[in-house]
Amino acid sequence: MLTKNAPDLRYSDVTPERLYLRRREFMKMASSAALVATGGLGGFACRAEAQSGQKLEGVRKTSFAVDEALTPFKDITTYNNFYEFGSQKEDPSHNAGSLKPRPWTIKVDGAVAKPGQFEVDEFIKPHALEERIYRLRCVEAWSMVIPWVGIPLGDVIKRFEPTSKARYVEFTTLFSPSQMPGQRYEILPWPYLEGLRLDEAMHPLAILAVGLYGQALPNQDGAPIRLVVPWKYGFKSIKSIVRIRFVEKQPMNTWQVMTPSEYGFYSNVNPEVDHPRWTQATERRIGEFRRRKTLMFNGYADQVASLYAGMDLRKNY
Ligand SMILES: Nc1nc2c(c(=O)[nH]1)N[C@H]1C(S)=C(S)[C@@H](COP(=O)(O)O)O[C@H]1N2
Ligand SMILES: [Mo]
Repeated sequence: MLTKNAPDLRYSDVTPERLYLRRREFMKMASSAALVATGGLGGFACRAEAQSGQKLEGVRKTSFAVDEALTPFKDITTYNNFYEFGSQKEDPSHNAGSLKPRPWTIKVDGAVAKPGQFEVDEFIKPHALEERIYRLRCVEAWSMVIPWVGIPLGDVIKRFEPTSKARYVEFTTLFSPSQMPGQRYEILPWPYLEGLRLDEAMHPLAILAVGLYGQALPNQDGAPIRLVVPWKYGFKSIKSIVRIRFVEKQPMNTWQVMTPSEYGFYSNVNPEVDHPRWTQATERRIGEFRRRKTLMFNGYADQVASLYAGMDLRKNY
């Protein structure tokens, strides 16, 4: 018998009803499309793996590393949230083979002295690749430990010379229904958007990840480049980024647009502020059975709490 607190929340527990209903429509589409496109079972999964194998050279170890067991590669790449490829955890690993992470262009615009369009490898090149072993805490109360490979977001931002009007940074995911089959359905408002305050984005813990476990990011984890903000709920870590825009006003983010009563702008991990429909005090580490206590700012309070000094974290959730 499953007990009330042991299993993960089910999709229907964490999902607004209108989204849940649209998901059933998507599932019907996804299963028939997969059979047509691959002529059988397993085709999508194979293609997604083929693009993820490339080993990344010259990755520097850093002291940014939690001393906890790594979540296995298999779990990190088959238990995903990436609604552009479906809303079940295994959907992205099956469906993300249609994403083409090269060639890939990133646009940098808004309040910066040096805006531009960059081919992704040119965008990454000025920076040394670093390994960052971070906890990832999903708002659905599960967590992982992931050995990312990435570049510090703050170093990237400095290159573009934000002006005094740049108070926030907005990130946008690719919009391409032909590559991202979920975007053919209005399961979320597309494209997926996220935002950070400029000082959050400049914090040394925030990175743009381009790989994990020493190899290029698998498509289902946000290839070719995604944000990782380890002290915030996982949904802030937007995948497959095509645009970085510097703005004066606080931008909206997708989950806030979708369900404003449940998700705010900051979304800092906070065991003391429950989600309206479930507790955030504990979490299930993927691969473990007993629940763990969730830590303030996901365990990064010493490094980031000062960013929020004087703010009421119950209101600014
Ligand atoms: N574009 C986009 N980015 C996204 C999501 C998404 O659905 N679309 N899901 C978010 C959520 S809810 C989480 S928990 C993390 C999961 O990252 P992972 O699958 O690499 O563990 O990605 C985030 N980034
Ligand atoms: Mo999440």
